[in-house]
Amino acid sequence: SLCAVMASSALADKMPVEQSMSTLEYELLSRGDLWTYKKLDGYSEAPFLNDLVKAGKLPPVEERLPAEPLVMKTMAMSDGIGVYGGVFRHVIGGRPEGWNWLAGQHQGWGGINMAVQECLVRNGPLWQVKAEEQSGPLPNLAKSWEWSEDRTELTMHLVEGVKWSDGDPFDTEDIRFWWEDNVLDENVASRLPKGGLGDGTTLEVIDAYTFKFTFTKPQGPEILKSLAYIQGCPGPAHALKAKHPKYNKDASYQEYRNAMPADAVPPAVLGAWVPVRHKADELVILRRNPFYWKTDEAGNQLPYLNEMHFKLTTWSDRTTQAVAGTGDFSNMENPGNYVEALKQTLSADAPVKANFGPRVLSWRLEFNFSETNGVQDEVDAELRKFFRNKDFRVAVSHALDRQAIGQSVARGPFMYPYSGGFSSGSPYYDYDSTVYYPYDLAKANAMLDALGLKDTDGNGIRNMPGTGADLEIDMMTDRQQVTDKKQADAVILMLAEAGIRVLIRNVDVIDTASKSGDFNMLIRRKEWNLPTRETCYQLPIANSCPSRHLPGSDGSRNLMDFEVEMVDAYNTILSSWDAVEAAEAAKTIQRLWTENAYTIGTVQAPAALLVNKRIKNAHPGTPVNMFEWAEDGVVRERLWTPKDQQLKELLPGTIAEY
Ligand code: BQZ
Repeated sequence: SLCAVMASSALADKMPVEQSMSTLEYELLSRGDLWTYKKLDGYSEAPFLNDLVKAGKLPPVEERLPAEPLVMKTMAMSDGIGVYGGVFRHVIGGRPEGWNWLAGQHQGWGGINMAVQECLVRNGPLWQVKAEEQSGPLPNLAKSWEWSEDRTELTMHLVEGVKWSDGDPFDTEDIRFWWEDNVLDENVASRLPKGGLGDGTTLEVIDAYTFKFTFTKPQGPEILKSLAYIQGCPGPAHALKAKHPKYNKDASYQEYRNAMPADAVPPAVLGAWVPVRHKADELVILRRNPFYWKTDEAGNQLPYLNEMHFKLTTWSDRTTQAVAGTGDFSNMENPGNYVEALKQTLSADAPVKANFGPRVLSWRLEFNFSETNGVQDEVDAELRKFFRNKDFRVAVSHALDRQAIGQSVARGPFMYPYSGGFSSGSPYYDYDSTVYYPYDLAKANAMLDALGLKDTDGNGIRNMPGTGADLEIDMMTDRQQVTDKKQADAVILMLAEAGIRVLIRNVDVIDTASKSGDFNMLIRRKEWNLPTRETCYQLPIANSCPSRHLPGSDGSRNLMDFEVEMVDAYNTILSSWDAVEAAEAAKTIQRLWTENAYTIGTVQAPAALLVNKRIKNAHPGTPVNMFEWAEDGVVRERLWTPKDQQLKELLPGTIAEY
C-alpha cells in the first residue's frame, strides 16, 4: 500500500484533487450479515465472571443479558469467534473532562468516549456493508424502527432487558431524560444540537421499550444517522437526575455538567468496558462490563478482551507507541511521522500492521462570518465584512501554495491539495462538483487590490479602506497539534506575500477554545466525510453553530445565501428516500462550499490504521475514518487475542464496584 501512495503522488502536482484511492479488496456484506438480535440456546461468559457468579457477587449470565441480545455474526469477523482474556492498550492525547457525555463532556477522545457510550444506532461499521445498503444507520440500542405512512412519525424499539453496568435497567426513561432534560434543555450543551432533528420535533414514550419521534415534515433514513455516536447516546438517568436542576432545585447547571467527574469511577455505562481507575495525566483503566448486552453466535458474552487501557500522553505518541509495540492502536494522522513509521512497520518482525486508506484527513482555514458575535471593535467589524465577501476568500485561496504547505508538513507524497467540503476519501465526495482556486499570487494580489485593500502607509501590509487599519488577522492554532502548527507557519509566510499579516493565537484544545466564536480566523483539522456527522462543525443547521457563524446577543445572525442553500441541501439529504437524490444534494453542498470558498482548504492526507499483530478480528479493510473513526468501525467488542499472546491484566479478576 506504500507503493499505491507513492504512485498517486506523481499526479499530485497536476491535479487539485483526485478520486478516492483504492484500498484492499474484501467482501462487502449485507447489513443483516453484521449482527442480529436473538435468543440463543445457551450463554457463556469470561471464566472469572463465572467465579463471581458462583461466589454470589453477580447474577448468572442469562439474567444479565437481554432476552434477545445483540448477536455479532461470525461471517463478519475476519478471524472468527474469539477467546476471552487479555488487554487492549490505547494511547491518547486528550484528557477526560468527565463522564457526563449527556451534558456535552468528552472523555478524552481516541476511543475512550466510544468505549463507555453506546448509542441508539451505529454508523462506524457501515464500511463493511454494500454501498447500496448504506443509507440509514445500523441498529444498536434501537434494534428496529418503523415510519408512519406520511413519514412524519418514527417509532423506535429498544433492545429489551439491557442493563447499565451497575445492573440498573436501561429503558425509555433514559431516552426521555436524554431528550427532555438534555437535548431540549437550552442550558445543557447536548451533543445533539437543539433543533438537530428538525425544529419542532417531539419525542413521546409509548412503553418501557418503545418511543416515537414526530417531525414537523417528512423525514428519511439519513436523519437517523445523526442518532449514532456522538449525538444519540443516552446516559444513566438513574444516576444523573438527582444532579439535574429540574429535579434538584439546589443544583446548578454547572454542577450538573460536572455530575460525573473524571475521578469518580466507576460511572454507570452501557459500553463494553467500564472505567475503574483514573490517574490524572497518566492512565485510565477499564474493566469488562459484566452486563454487556452483546454476544457472539456461540453465545459468548462480549467483549472478549478483559481490560482496556488509555495511556494519557500525546497524539503523536499514539503512533510512536503503536510502532514500538507498546501501544496496540493508532489512527496514524501526523503525516510528519509517516515515512519513519512505515519503514518500521514493513519489516517482518514489526509488532504492528499498517493499512493505508483514502484521503480522509483534511485541514482548513475558517473565517468568522458573524457580524456581531466576538466583534470587539470597528476593526473586527471591517474584517468580518471582508470575510463575508467571496472575492476576499477566493483571493486568500489563490494566495496559498498548497504543494508547499504539504511539503512543510511531510516531505514526499502524503499531503494533497484540499479545497474544502468533503474530503476526497469520503463516500460523499464528488470530483466534478469541486471548485479549486489554485496558487496564483498575482491573481490574489489583483483581487485584493480590486477590493480596495491597498498598502497606503507603505509598511508592506495592506490597509482596510474603512478604518485604515493594517489587514492583520488573528489565527487560532492548537499548540498540541504539530501538523497544524507547521501549516500555520507556511500560511503566515504565504499570506504575507499577499500583504496580509497573520498573528498566531495558540490555544490548548481548539474545538473548546473556539466554541464561543471568539476568533477571526483559525486553522484546524476538521474533516467532513459523512453529512450527518457532527454537522454543527460544518453548516449552520442550528442557531448554536457553527462557531464561525454564531448569532449576536440579540439571537439573530445574517446567513449568506449560499449558506442557506447548503442547509436546504442538507435537509434534502435528511428527508430523502432516494439515494440518487441524496447524493445529488451532497454534490450541491460540495459545489456551493468550494465555489464560495466557505472554508479555505489547505491539504488533505491519507491515514493509516495501525493495529498490533496480536489483535485478531481487526479487519484489514477497516478505514481510519469513513462513517466514524476506526475505534467504532473496527468493532472493538469483537477483537480478541490468542491465549499465549495475551498481555497481563493490571486488575485481574475484578469488575467495577458500585
Ligand atoms: C480519533 C478520535 C476518536 C474530535 C478527536 C479530537 C478532538 C475533536 C475528534 C482521532 C481524536 C483523534 O479526534 O485525533 O484519530 O481517535 O479522537 O474520537 O481531535 O479534539 O474535537 O472531534 O474526534
